[in-house]
Amino acid sequence: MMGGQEVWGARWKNCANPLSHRFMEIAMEKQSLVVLAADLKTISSLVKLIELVGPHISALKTHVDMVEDFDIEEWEKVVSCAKKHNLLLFEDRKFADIGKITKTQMGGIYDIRSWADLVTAHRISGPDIVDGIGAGWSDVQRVGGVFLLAQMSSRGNLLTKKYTEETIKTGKGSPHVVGYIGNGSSPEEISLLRKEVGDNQLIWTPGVNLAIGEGELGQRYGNPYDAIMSGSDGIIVGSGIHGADDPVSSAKMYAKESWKALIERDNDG
Ligand code: 5BU
Repeated sequence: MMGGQEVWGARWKNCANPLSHRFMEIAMEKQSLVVLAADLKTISSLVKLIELVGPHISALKTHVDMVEDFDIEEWEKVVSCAKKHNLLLFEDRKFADIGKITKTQMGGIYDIRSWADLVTAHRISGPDIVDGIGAGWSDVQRVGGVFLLAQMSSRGNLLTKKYTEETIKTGKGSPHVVGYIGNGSSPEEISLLRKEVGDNQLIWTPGVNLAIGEGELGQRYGNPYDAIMSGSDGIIVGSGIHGADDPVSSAKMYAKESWKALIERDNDG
């Protein structure tokens, strides 16, 4: 059994946020760097999917506002099922408002602050958004982590190189920021992002599929193995798993590719 340092290299030593270590540990235990984008519209289908693929994934990414039968008490079924499978709960809310409003949006009917370990945020409104999110968790005596969108996978997005740099500057100075979202469809962009981020924070990448190319409505796909090789630490996979005829064997395949790349890559920068 390989140790954390051996598997994750410099990232294991340097990532200060405890949630990054939890992810790295879970990933080693499951030999999977898969973050499942569980883009389903009902609580029962979510629970069913988690029960199936839970052993082969390390975090569960949700879009809680697409769940048609959302109810905070029923939602507990998703949360407890995720916990049973030792998954980090990651709400891809893409917060973008001013800090004060974002803090309030951590509550509301979805009460994201009470169950999410991780959330995504845009840097567009200014650096204070991350403190707003942190304050949301403080209000319920919880601690969570933020992934800032440094790049996106969709075509024509407006996240320029300069924007990416500013985003990283904000993230580096914040105790709340666990890492960044990078463009999984482009190994070149991931490499650039990794160079700028260094080894102190994680990069997770959507826009990966074993069938690379164009996705629906402007989505772009790159190969999962290449994404990890270029410096991503987590592959965010949606339709590649939940849209497959056999989600379990598909999840296993993504897990295998991601783990193989992690073991093969030079992790010492
Ligand atoms: P897909 O089915 O694997 O294409 O799903 C991708 C998921 O990742 C989906 O939930 C998106 O909201 C999410 N995503 C993305 O695709 N691209 C991005 O740049 C960001 C998030 Br940020």
